[in-house]
Amino acid sequence: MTRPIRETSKFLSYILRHKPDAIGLSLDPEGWANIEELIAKADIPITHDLLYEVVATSDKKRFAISDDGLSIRANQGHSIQVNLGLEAIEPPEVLYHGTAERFLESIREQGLLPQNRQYVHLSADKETATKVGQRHGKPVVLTIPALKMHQQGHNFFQAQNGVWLIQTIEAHWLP
Ligand code: HQG
Repeated sequence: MTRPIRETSKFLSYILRHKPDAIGLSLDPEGWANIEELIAKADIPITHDLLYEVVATSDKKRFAISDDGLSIRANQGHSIQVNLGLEAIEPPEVLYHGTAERFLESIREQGLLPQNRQYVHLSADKETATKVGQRHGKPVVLTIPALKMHQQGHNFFQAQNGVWLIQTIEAHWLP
């Protein structure tokens, strides 16, 4: 990944997930930003080509372009309240949450909380969860009995990029 792509990706994540007001941008209730406006207000140099390249090359498919091509939003990871329009669906038998060893005591006490984000993030495979956990320290992967939770009325969502989302996971569901 070249430097401008990585920097632009980080900038877009920050603006579209956490702080659109940092550049005076407004998102609509579904989290979409007008691409022209975003480019005009961005405080780093972004061209249309660069923006499309970031979207196309994002390893985690972090961003989506609207069908009319005019808007962009983050697929998941928001701390601001946005309505992604996701419907609860049946998850696989198990999903994985990657975290760091240093959080375990608190997690066992309080359950998994979304912390600064809108949802707790889960992965369908252990490898991804390990990488997610590594961002915070020595990784630990928790196996979540997703299908059983779903059968007991807990709502699971899947973002457009495949990441699984849930509001919270009470401690008694954890291994
Ligand atoms: C932990 C990245 C103490 C939780 C990734 C996690 C993901 C608790 C941390 C996406 C806790 C929050 C999200 C409790 C949860 N006590 N710690 N009760 N409950 N935690 O970054 O899941 O590359 O907000 O285990 O790949 O690490 O940015 O969430 O360790 O998909 O696209 O609190 O962000 O994607 O950390 O990562 P985060 P996450 P991008």
